[in-house]
Amino acid sequence: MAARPAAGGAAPKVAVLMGSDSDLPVMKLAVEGLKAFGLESEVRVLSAHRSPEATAEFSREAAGRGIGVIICGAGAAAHLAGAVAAQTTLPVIGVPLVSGSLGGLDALLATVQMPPGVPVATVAVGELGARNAAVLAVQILAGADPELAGKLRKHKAEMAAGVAAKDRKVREGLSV
Ligand code: RP5
Repeated sequence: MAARPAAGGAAPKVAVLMGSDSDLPVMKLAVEGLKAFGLESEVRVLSAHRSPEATAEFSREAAGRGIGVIICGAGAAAHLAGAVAAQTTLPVIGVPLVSGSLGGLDALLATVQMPPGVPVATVAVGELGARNAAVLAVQILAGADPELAGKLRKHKAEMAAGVAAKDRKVREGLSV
């Protein structure tokens, strides 16, 4: 399936995949994180186990359609990121999600423990990971995009200013 053109007409450079629609509330954070840097994404539900053929087809065709980074969120026996990485030379970011009774540890291990030669850049479990997946995707693309690199520098400066403001507030609170 062809990538849906973004608002500006350009095809999305990032794909955000998830194993089930039940993953959407968390994976939306990755989509929103990308939007904060001006990036639209191609969002798909694809499952390593339930729709393996569609997952493989998407993965094989992504680079040819202009996708530069693929973010994959999945819970439980979370093999989506690995299954995608097996079919593409694009960088793949894995977001382990909480599903079922093991609190995401199952998904973390399934996502991170890839064999040598087929890496998945695994971020934190759940919401933290979804947010960081977006920033990491931007960092990967920024290597060839000075405008994105500038947005990342601004992002870092804003974080530092936010911490400085909290530092002042805490110290002022302690001195009264
Ligand atoms: C995984 O199984 C999905 O990524 C999801 O986190 C989990 C449960 O899926 P559903 O049963 O909600 O479809 O493959």
